[in-house]
Parts: sequence; C-alpha cells; structure tokens
Amino acid sequence: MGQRGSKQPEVRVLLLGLDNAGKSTLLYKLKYNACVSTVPTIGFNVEMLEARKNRKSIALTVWDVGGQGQMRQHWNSFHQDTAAVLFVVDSSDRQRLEEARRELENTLRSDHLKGRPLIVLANKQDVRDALTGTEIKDQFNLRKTCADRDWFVQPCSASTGVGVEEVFRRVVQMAKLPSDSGAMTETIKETVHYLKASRRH
Ligand code: G3D
Ligand code: MG
Repeated sequence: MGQRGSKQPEVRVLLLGLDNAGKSTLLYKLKYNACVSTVPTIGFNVEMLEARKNRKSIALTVWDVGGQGQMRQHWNSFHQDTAAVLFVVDSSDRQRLEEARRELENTLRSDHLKGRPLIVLANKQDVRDALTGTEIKDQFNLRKTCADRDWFVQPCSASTGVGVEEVFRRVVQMAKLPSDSGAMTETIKETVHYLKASRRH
C-alpha cells in the first residue's frame, strides 16, 4: 500500500549531516519530545509525524539515513520527492566544520534537490563555546550557496530540546507539498525495500 490516492499527503523530509551531528537524537526529540540514548546509525531511521499545513493534515516522514561513510553513497537515492532538507551541524565541533560545509555543498548539488528548502540546524547549542547560528551561516556562506532556494539557520539543542519546536514549525512552513499525491512515486515500503536490497550488495 502506498500513499497514492490517500487524502493525507506524505511530505518527505531528509535529515542529513555528518555522523555524530545529533540527527538521531533530534529525530527522537521531534517525535517523542524525549531524550533517547542513540547508537551510531548503521542504515536508517524513519519516523512519521503528523502536522497541519494549509488547513490540511499532512504526514511528515523524516528520514535519517545515517551519516557514516558507507551510507553516504545512498543519500542520492533519497533525494527524489524530498520536500525539505534538514542539515544538522555539531556546532561544538569546529574541527569538522569544513567537512560539514563540503558535505552540504555536495548534497545541494543533487538535481533532485534543486530549489528545495534547506534548514540548517546549528545543534549542540548547550555546549560551551559552540558556534552560533550566525557564525555557521557565515562559515557556510549560505547567502551565496543558497541563493536559489529558501533557507534558514535554526540554533537548537537536540539534547535539551531548546529550538526543536521551532525546527518542526519551520519544516512545516517551508516544506513544499507534492502537487498531487500521485506524484509520490516511492512509498515508504518501496524505499525500505530498495535500501535493504542495496545494503545486501
Ligand atoms: P548522529 O545520529 O548524527 O550520528 P547522534 O548523532 O544523535 O547519535 O548523537 C551523537 C552524540 O551527540 C550523542 O552522544 C548524543 O547524545 C550527542 N548529542 C546530540 N545532540 C546533542 C546536543 O544538542 N547537545 C549535546 N551536548 N550532545 C548532543 P553520545 O555520547 O551518546 O555519543
Ligand atoms: Mg544516527
């Protein structure tokens, strides 16, 4: 069973970022508003969140496809039908900031993500001396690299929950709804099937 013909459009949101940025922690905070201890994601996590947009009920599926090397090659398969990209940055890890910037630039090069809204999450704001959202915006040169899309930088802490509510609101506000639900060519099941198959190779 897919979403085709279903009244509730599925809005796919990609949760990306380097390993250890806090993606899984954020996903579970968004879903359960709770602290869940995470283990490094090998493979993927997906959660469905209910939201309302334009007085319609929508199902946000948030895909955390794992940031570790071997999974990165699969990111591309997720880009199709993506309504918004969430890119999580560990604001306390200055050493990996350049690596994160490069990863984001590579991701945004995907044809499937052209014009899709981007929300950069300046995560781990609870850590002393973490870079601010403005510093990350400047270091990532977002004004220039994102001239052709809506973008926003949201400081947050997936651990304490500060800023997480705002992330959710921003996603709902900025996500592009599929023009009709029949356009959603890949259902959750189909994608899971694809991923499982590709992991066997
Ligand atoms: P990932 O899914 O992006 O790989 P995880 O990252 O969600 O697994 O988080 C990696 C580590 O960062 C975890 O610590 C997690 O608790 C921590 N973390 C995530 N978000 C925050 C945050 O906002 N503030 C702080 N201080 N830590 C955070 P462990 O120790 O379990 O590896
Ligand atoms: Mg993870």
